[in-house]
Amino acid sequence: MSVPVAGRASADSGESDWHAAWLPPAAFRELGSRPVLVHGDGLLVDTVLDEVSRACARYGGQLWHGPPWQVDADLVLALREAGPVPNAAAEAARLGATPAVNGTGDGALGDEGYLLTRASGVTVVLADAPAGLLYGMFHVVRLGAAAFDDDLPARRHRPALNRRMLDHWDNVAVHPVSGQIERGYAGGSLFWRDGAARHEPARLRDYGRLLAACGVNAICVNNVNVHDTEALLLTDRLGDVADIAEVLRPYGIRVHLSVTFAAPVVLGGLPTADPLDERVRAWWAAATRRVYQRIPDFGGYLVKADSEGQPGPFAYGRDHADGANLLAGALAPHGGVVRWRAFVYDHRQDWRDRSTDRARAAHDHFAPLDGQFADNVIVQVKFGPIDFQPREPVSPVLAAMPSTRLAVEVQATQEYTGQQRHVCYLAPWWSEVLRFRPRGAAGRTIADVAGAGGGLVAVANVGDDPFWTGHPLAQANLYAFGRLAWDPLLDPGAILDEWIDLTWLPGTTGDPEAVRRTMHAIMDDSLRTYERYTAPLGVGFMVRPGHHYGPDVDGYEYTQWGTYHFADRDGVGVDRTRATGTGFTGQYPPPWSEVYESRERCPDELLLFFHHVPYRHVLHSGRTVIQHIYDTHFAGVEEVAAMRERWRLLAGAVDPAVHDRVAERLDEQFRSAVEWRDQINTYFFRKSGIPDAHGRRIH
Ligand code: GCW
Repeated sequence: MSVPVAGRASADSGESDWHAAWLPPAAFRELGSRPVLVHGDGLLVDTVLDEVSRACARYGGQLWHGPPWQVDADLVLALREAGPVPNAAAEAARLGATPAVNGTGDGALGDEGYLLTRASGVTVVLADAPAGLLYGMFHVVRLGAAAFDDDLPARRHRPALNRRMLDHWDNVAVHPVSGQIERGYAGGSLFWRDGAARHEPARLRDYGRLLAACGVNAICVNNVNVHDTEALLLTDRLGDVADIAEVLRPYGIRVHLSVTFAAPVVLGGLPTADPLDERVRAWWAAATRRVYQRIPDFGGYLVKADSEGQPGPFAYGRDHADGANLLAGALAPHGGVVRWRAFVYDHRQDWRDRSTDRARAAHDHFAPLDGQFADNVIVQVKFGPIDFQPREPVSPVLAAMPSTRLAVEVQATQEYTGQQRHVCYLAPWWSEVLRFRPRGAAGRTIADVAGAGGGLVAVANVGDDPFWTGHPLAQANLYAFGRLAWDPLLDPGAILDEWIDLTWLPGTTGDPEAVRRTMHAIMDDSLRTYERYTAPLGVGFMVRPGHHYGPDVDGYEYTQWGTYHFADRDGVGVDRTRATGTGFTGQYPPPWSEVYESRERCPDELLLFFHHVPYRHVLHSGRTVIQHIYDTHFAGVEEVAAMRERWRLLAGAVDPAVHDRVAERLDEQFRSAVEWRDQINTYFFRKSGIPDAHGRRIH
């Protein structure tokens, strides 16, 4: 069967050369075919008006804005403070008379919240601030026809996390090693090209719209590794940042900047960047004042200091609190925050030195500083102690700094999860991390920690690729990130359904139910499939050095980066116990300090992260470690073969351009999975000399 191509981004012109991602025009059909009333004013209300009027023009609905009205609306979107609305049911809700609104509490909706209800045949979205109205409108779009069901429950919606941010690792100038985007797998940057700003507001606006629709409200526009050209964004090139902020502001997105700690020296000509030097303080205060003159709602700075060669306070004998508080002082008068990354470790390690453990580093550096950071400092912590691996324990830093605002950082860009050539739906992993309770069943979750502090951050996975994320299915990670940051308790499968509904619409998709089934079958468990054919049992890495794609079991084993597996003829894994190893397990509070310390209690999937064990060690699963390695690697490849076959059957049911792109990537995923399987299985077969119990072919 043949189907029309999924909607293009600039629906009206049809001329843009990028795909619509979620929210093609048809996603607005239900809303756009009704009488809609919008009440209130403000920049973000104008965005709502713009969205609704375009939808109504397309689908025959009608839009009213402000009195006088002659309307019997199906949908009312109103700011409560804007005054009475001409519909009895909506007005009753506005006055707080709607009965039994679940979770309304004191009725506060906050800066971004909204009340969604249905009364007397009218769907009503009420907000106290324009951003709430925008998010409420996107909720109505998400629900489609269900938004107009009479049994729609009345509910107040507020984000669990106030800060929901994407960090772009985009470079302004193409870097000789990391390129236009460090760890970017989706083409060029949306913001920068070859040393200059792109100034392409149409695509940027579409990006802002996609982000607002899933709940993201902050971005950082440049790489945390700040090179010479990028350093100038703070000063000479500030206008480029202001232009981006201008385009994204109508979608409620605040712009942040990565800055170099050495800025007073490299930009200001001072002899020092010592955080306790008065001249340095004055320089930062003046530079920051100029930023706010240009961008009044500027979010703040992001800093990678004393990490992987970036400058920091250590050069002056100061610590990270001194460094962060310096910038916090400059930002505080303007309401900005400094996001100070905890990704600090010795990247010049000697593999012969067993006492240094990269996993320990963030906690060693930061936990002692708890309570010393200014109020507007957010310490931004990678979710795991090493580096965005497909399996790691949750970072103990997240349990160790109760008096500090913490943000949790995840990686949407698939550096270690197949680089957007492999299908890898990351939401189940993020969800697991967010639900983890570092102090055991009675303690707070990681989502609570993020909610009380600096929120959730993902390294972005988008670029100027027509499908935004290179692999069209990787869009789901971007979407899911925003939704989990809004509500960390959402079910990843349900989020995937939302993304499917908003992306693969009936009318542009043949056999929507087959599409849905296939997407779930391919994506639900795809991260664990990836884990099965790559590094086993939490040991991590084993990727090719530098670009990190494909297998190289010993690629990092004798380097200075601190990511070792210590495989020999007898066993494999890193002893991080207190009893005989690096003592990393002692950075956890109970119960995990005990669970991880114990070889018997440690969860199978993390065994080699915490313990060095013989190949014949028996897992909880009943299999030996070596047999587990063989079995999972054979299974992982079979799963990829099945994914590929499932996708093949969708030919004709989805946009051919999308189908081809995904098919081509699945071919590469299959090739790569076979390569992983064979290298890992052969490596461990040769090391251990133990044959596969099932006699399968190992080279
Ligand atoms: O994962 C590592 C990446 C680096 C990155 C670094 C970081 C931006 O390999 O490319 O640098 O993490 O998070 O700072």
